[in-house]
Amino acid sequence: MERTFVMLKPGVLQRRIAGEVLSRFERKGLKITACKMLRMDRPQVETHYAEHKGKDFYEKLVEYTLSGPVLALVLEGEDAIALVRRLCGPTDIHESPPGTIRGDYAYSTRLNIVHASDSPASAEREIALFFTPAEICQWADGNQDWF
Ligand code: 3AN
Repeated sequence: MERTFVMLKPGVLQRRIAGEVLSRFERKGLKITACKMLRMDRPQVETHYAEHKGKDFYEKLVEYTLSGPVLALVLEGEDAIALVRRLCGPTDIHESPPGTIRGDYAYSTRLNIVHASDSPASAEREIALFFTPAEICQWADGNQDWF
């Protein structure tokens, strides 16, 4: 099983769609093994988005991420990193088809609802930025027939 990091950005709570977005991942069969609501501070946001420093959208992206609480998640499943990226849809909302989270809910690329790790190295780095090992809960499925 592979694990990935997902962050529901501030707009998700502001728009009261956290349950709907979370249910996309759950309905697909991904397992939530860590979940917390937090307000990120500027150093944490700058570390998280370090690769974008200097880009024209960077400052507004940081401000937006600081504008309210986020939901941080660890999701597990087979090929979870690629699967979650497919469920989210492309970064550019004009290319996100209906049926994807961004295609259905995002109206701006900068406010594109959700962050999801793009590689195993990013997933490990991002999980460690938000969670201690003790905050990640391993649990067994009771009945595989549910899927
Ligand atoms: P993704 O979140 O799909 O991995 P990244 O890592 O390229 O995409 O971008 C991180 C975040 O920066 C995006 N989620 C989005 O909020 C913002 N972003 C990326 N590209 C643009 C852009 N061209 N204009 C405005 N915001 C952008």
